[in-house]
Amino acid sequence: MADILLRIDGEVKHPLDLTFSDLASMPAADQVPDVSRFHPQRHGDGVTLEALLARAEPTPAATYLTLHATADDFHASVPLAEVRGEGIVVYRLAGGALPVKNGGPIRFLIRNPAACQTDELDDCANVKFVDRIEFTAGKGRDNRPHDEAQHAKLHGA
Ligand SMILES: Nc1nc2c(c(=O)[nH]1)N[C@H]1C(S)=C(S)[C@@H](COP(=O)(O)O)O[C@H]1N2
Ligand SMILES: [Mo]
Repeated sequence: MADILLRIDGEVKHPLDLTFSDLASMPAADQVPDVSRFHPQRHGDGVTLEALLARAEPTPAATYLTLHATADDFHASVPLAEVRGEGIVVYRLAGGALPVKNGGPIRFLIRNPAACQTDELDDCANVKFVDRIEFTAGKGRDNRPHDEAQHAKLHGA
């Protein structure tokens, strides 16, 4: 069986386990080709968060989207109402898997993020290596940097 790259669970009617081909076979209307069009330093193709939401069907209790990267234990939790029209799940580069150096195999992107630490929907919430998107009732796990020292440490690592 193909590798499951992304699990969508928590406050949803239909938890999803998604492979590369699940994402690649989503309809053209759900695809977001070439994210460098709006994030010049970032690359790859994605699908809209909205399309994944339509499949998973969050319950009325879901108010936050919590993005988990097990690989480096990084987590961000953002308000669902604000992120739902802004989120893109990037999964492909040049027809193949999104490389780790690009935040792959799955990278979350916000179309118009605020500068780091200025808003819940900030650049820091563009989580790389995402393996789980959890819908939560209230804010979930979040270990984004709180100050410049933490932020610099993260970027220097
Ligand atoms: N998994 C993971 N995702 C992460 C981070 C991290 O340390 N680990 N850093 C975040 C922060 S603080 C920022 S500002 C952006 C930087 O993204 P870039 O490397 O594409 O510029 O990624 C975010 N995503
Ligand atoms: Mo950041």
